[in-house]
Amino acid sequence: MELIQEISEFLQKGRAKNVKALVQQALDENIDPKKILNEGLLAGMMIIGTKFKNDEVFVPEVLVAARAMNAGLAVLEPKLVEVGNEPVGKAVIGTVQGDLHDIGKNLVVMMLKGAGFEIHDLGVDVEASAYINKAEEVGADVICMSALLTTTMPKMQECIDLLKQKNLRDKYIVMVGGAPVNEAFAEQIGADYYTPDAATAAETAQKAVLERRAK
Ligand code: B1M
Repeated sequence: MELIQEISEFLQKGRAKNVKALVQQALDENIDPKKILNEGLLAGMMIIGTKFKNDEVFVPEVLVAARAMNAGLAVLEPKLVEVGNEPVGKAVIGTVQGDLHDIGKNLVVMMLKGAGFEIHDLGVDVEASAYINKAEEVGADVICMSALLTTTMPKMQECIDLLKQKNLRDKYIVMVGGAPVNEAFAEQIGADYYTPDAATAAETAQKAVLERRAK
């Protein structure tokens, strides 16, 4: 079986150690890290996602697959993160309150690091006020919120409303993303940017900070 295919298969079985070892082997064989990510790790996760939706697998299986995914990502991170010369800015990031999905958020973290951002990752289940407190504490440029559940998306609005209440809305670039989020929702809640994937999030954040500095 092709190595990339094996990575996907072991991820679906939740075999973190095998995934870790195979991702390392793929890197040693000079396979493009983006290919390992997209065709190995993400492809495996997509299959699990579809099976989950169709009730063919359940939360425990998804959880171990997610652990395997994160184990693979950790090996891949140094290769995906091609750090720029100058720190571009500071970003506070987290998955919103009530939401424990962190794989997409972790990818955004990696890409932002690669784009030269200093990252303050609050993890998952992050309260609206926690983003703001951290942003104030570290002097952030960008606040990034991720949500994977339709039920937790309103927490993004809560953070933006709180920023407004504190007269801090214009101080930060607010970015939102995650599978159920879209452009219309971002506009509706008053976020500055919605981006569909981690690479675009990093590009957009970089551009937005540089534009703001140039003003
Ligand atoms: Co959950 N889950 N889950 N789950 N889970 C989904 C999201 C779901 C769509 C599955 C389904 O039913 N088809 C569904 C949500 C339905 C909905 O709300 N519409 C769902 C559900 C229902 C649940 C539970 C409620 C299940 C239950 O308990 N009965 C429960 C909720 C727990 C909670 O959060 N409170 C739950 C639990 C879990 C696990 C813990 C088992 C596990 C998460 C483990 C972890 O993350 N460490 C899990 C997983 C893995 C999934 C699926 C299968 C995969 C998600 C994923 O990691 N995708 C997911 C099904 C699916 O998405 N197909 C599903 C890969 C990841 C790279 O993509 O996160 O979208 P994504 O990130 C993308 C972009 O969205 C973007 O960049 C990434 C790509 O580059 N992006 C951003 C993300 N954040 C961004 C921020 C940005 C910009 C871009 O700017 C700031």
